[in-house]
Amino acid sequence: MKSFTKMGALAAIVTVMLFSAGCGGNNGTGSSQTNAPTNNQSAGGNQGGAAGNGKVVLGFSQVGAESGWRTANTDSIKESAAEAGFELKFSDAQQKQENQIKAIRSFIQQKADVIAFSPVVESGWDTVLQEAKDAGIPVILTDRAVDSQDTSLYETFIGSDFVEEGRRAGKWLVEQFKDAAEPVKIVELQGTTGSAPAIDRKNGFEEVIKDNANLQIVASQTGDFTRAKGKEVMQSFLQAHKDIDVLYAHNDDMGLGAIQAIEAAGLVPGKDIIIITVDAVKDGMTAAAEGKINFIVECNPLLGPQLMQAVNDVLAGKEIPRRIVTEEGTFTSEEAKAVLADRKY
Ligand code: GZL
Ligand code: ZN
Repeated sequence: MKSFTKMGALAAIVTVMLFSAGCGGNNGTGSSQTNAPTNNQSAGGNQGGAAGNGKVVLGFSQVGAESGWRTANTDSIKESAAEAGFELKFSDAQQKQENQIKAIRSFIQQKADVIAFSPVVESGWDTVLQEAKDAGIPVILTDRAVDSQDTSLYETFIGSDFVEEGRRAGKWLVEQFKDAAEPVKIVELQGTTGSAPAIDRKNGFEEVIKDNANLQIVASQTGDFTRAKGKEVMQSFLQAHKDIDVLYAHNDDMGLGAIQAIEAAGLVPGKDIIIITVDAVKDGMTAAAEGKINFIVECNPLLGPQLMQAVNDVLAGKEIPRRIVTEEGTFTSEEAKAVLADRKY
């Protein structure tokens, strides 16, 4: 891969710098290097040149702090980077793409060894990813994907299969209403417009429910993955429709906001309106255990360990899989009640 050759050259330069700083040792050929850099593969890529203190420098651009899932994801990244002994440069983009692009450019300026990020939306990344590639800095995607055609712009994508998460939500609903003799009215709270989870969770859900003509989505709107917006949009759904049977929310936080609106309207969540959400964070699982959410599709935020492993592998010049899918399950109310006590997040 082109980026590895550049990495090799970079490693050689770093090696020369270290030796010329009298760091002793040798480049694996028995002699300390004082002349022009050689392509020193034995150094296993650029091990922390940017930090100057031998620490690997990882630049991470995070979407924001919009949900319980995101907080758990951030904690996992920070804890794992500390455990790996990396110097983590962490940036919170407040869900704005231009802030993520700025952060990635600053990581390039600071000569980070690796850049990782969770793209808030799928599109608009090719230019800045090309800049990272030109700088010889490998990029790793976590959580959400980009729609770049040039897949050499990143080493791997570590995250859930959001289409499958949508299918799991749909399959449970089809099963619940397989004997329905009349229309089942569904409202949908979509995640952030243009984000991979919002696009894929919608597609997966619709792919499954389309086989049952009674299952009808009568309203669908973004709640931007937040509780506040989820509550606000659910209020408008309740005003427009007196016959809602099901809510499908693309994350727990919007579902929890919607529950507030449902209760304020004098309806019983989980009974008058069946609720399906995605994430399975602590607050969502608590509402499920109380019977307010009927089915939760898990989306595992604990991506830190897999990310740090991928960073080490990339810097060691190892080939890594282009796609690393996180393991995750589903929970009915009963199942949520049974596991709630030992949930990590
Ligand atoms: C999914 C992640 C989504 C969560 C939301 O991997 O990108 O963003 O489902 C979060 O809770 O805001
Ligand atoms: Zn209606």
